[in-house]
Amino acid sequence: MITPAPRTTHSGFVALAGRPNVGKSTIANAIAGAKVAIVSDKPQTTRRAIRAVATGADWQLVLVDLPGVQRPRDALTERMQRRVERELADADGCLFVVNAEQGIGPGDRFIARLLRSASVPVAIAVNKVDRADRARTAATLQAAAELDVAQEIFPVSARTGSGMGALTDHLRSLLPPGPFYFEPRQHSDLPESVVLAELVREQVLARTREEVPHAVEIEVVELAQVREGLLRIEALLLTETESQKGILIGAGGRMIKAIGVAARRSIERELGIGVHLELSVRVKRHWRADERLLDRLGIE
Ligand SMILES: Nc1nc2c(ncn2[C@@H]2O[C@H](COP(=O)(O)OP(=O)(O)O)[C@@H](O)[C@H]2O)c(=O)[nH]1
Ligand SMILES: [Mg+2]
Repeated sequence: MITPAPRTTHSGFVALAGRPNVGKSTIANAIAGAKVAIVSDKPQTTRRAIRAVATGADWQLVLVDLPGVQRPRDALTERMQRRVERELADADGCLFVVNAEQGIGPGDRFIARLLRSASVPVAIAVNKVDRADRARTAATLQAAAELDVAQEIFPVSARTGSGMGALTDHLRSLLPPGPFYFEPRQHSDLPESVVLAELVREQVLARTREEVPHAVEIEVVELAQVREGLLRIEALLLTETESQKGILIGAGGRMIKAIGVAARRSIERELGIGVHLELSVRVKRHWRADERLLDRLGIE
């Protein structure tokens, strides 16, 4: 057999845009084939521009799951806003995600305007087609076309995988010739401590409501291999107030226990090894405005 000469590789960055909750993180995970970005039904929970990496024989696609765009309010949201602008300017393409079931609304039109002024090729994913009937999906596809921002529009379900192959193929076609930026088996650019903190945060998001999900941050303070196949993780759950701390601990410690059990299972599933997870809750009143802490937590 003749070994083929090495082909040129293609690589590049695709920024994910879209209203909160349309399924950007779920799409990034589906394309990367790993849980890179946490998924939540609470809006505005992505704090870091997470890069999800998918690699083929001669291509590497890096998806940037952007934090939600909102009016700058504090150091945290300001950092997120600046990050969005920078990532869009650097991207080779943009995947604009909309919701098939809800159709196109003012929020989508606002984003479409932003994207029209950024000079990157845009594709639209009309996601959650598993939740919409044929007529509803057709109407959203039509409305998406009328936004007049995208060259291509794909009906998909990140949950079932329907349509995801065609979408991934299209995104690959946007990639210019270029080197691999990540090891082929790497699915994300986040340091391990941040990935683990995010998996804990996902369980907090799943169990809290109103302002609490937004008031909590997780800091992994210790990460140690106890022995082959067993990792010990110690993490702090930071809240802004005593009452939020009380909610996280829960009556008789039930809430923190439930978060810990679920987070340990999810980390074990991702890493494929045993985990000993220790959580404690601490009030840190102004963590959202603490630039040094934001640095440490990987929020650029
Ligand atoms: N039914 C259905 N739900 C989805 C799909 N994609 C995402 N979701 C759900 O929609 C919610 C928001 O998803 P997420 O990826 O966090 O959205 P993001 O805020 O845009 O990143 C989560 O509860 C997901 O499980 C899909 O294709 N079908
Ligand atoms: Mg997200």
